Amino acid sequence: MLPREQIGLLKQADGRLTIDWADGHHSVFHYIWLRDNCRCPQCRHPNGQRLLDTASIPAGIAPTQLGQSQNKEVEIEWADGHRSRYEPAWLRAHCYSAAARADRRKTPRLWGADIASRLPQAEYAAIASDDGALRDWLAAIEAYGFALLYGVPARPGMVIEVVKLFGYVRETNYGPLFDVKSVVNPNNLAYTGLGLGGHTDNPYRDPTPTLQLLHCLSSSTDGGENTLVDGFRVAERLRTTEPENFALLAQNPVRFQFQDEDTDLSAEFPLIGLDARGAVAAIHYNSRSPAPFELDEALVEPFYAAYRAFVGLLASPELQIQFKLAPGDLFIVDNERVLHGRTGFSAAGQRHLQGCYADREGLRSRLAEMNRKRQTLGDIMPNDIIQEIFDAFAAHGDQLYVGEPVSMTEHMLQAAQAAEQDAASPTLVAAALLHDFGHLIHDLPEDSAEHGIDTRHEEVGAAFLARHFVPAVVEPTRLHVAAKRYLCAVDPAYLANLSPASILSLKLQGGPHTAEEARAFEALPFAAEAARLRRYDDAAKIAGGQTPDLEHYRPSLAAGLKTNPGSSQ
Ligand code: NM2
Ligand code: OGA
Ligand code: ZN
Ligand code: ZN
Repeated sequence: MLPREQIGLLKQADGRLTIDWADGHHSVFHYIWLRDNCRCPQCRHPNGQRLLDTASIPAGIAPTQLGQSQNKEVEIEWADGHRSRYEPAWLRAHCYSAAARADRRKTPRLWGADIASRLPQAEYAAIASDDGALRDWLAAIEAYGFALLYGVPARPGMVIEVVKLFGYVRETNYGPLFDVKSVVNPNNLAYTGLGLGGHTDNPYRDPTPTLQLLHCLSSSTDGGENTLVDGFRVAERLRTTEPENFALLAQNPVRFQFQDEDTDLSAEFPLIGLDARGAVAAIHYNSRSPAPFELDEALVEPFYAAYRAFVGLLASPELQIQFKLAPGDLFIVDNERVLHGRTGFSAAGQRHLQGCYADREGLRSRLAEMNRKRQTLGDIMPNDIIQEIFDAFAAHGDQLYVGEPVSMTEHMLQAAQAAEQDAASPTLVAAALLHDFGHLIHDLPEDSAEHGIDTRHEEVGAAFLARHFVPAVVEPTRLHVAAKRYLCAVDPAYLANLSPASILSLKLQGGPHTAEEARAFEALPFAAEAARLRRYDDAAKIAGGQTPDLEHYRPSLAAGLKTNPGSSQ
């Protein structure tokens, strides 16, 4: 664990918990926030979605007990008996101090002509075959609002193949893709040889497509060079140099429209859109499509002046980049940030681009998911974690399973074997193998139960396993003790067959479930798997029982890793 994720001091006061971290950072967590963010199986489904409704938490909620567990988790017991646990690293990652929030906010990297010598770019072959290259390309689009892509086969339809690498095509009245070339009777000036000033596409469409791609199939004409300008940079410059004009454009929406024989689109946007914090969030501008302005009388002339100032800045050479696409080249823009244009081209020769629209949210999701995977992998590689588990078995598994005639390792191997013989899924086999893993990693003596200590080994184990394994492995493990209390309540034969050591620990664990507790247990995700696991657990106490070795279970463990693309939950 990194030092920044280590808790120095926990303090309770005024309806909140204060944490002084080892690195000097301070966090404040309100009790209501902590209760709201409980991640136990009653409060969160294993799929991560909330089961607890924030609005149902009473005002003034407070812990009856608060402390740190053996494995350093913050543990809270609430007035109603509900228990919550928080990993320090999770708390640190979700600290909501002003400084921490500011740190997490993504700010766009504004650019101008100076970027020309290092344009964000990639090769199609690379991003199509290598996740790392794709990730970097998508990250560049996020940061700069555009990127180039070279080596895209100059075949019709490839622009859609590029979108499929990260998201979804947004089909419009122009089709899933459109051919940008000079035609007779164009319904749009894009389909002529005219130059086009910097613009965003489709401001007359709400929601506006947030990504646009253009892919060059042929370009043997003079002219037809593309220009790009960072609309966010232009808007920020206007904010600094002409704040009144900035405010006029941000506060007065313009209607845009597009009509042809079978289309009639119109939508209203300010040229400069701001988010709730006042940051520039969207540019909508296309000289071809504003409808007649409808402004307050007093604003007409000032608004035209502001408009002129903004469009003038858009064309500033020091803010623009320009390049000529060759066949096989493609560019992608964030269509609410980076404006694109082209110079006019002659009728001699051919110029043919194919374009299509897509949306940012698909790209962002793909990028975030790739970053998440990279983080987990960087954290610990799948093979390393399985090795780490086998090492823990080797280091601590020889201890006797107290009160039973088997070692911890024998016990867990026998449980896994029982699961296999019961045709359990690989994740349940993994859960069986790992169900007492908490005993191998916490530092309490193994005979704690005899000394009246409930080590809550199921929670210790689950907390560790949850970092690496899917809920289908973690949850039955977490619930295997509760499952014993449950089975004792619903199956008298089960209770009668418990071993003496198991009966001793049952008392510490709270005794058999009441009818109400049993119903609550049955409603928990993976309760049925936990009950099955419990029976394997109870059978796994055979002195000298023959089982396969740990290595035999490697595939089951691998099947339950979060980083395994095939693992379902
Ligand atoms: N095309 C290329 O938004 C616009 O009207 C720009 C769009 C016709 C799909 C052109
Ligand atoms: C467009 C467009 C630019 C070009 O189709 O939306 O702006 O280079 N085309 O033809
Ligand atoms: Zn909870
Ligand atoms: Zn365009």
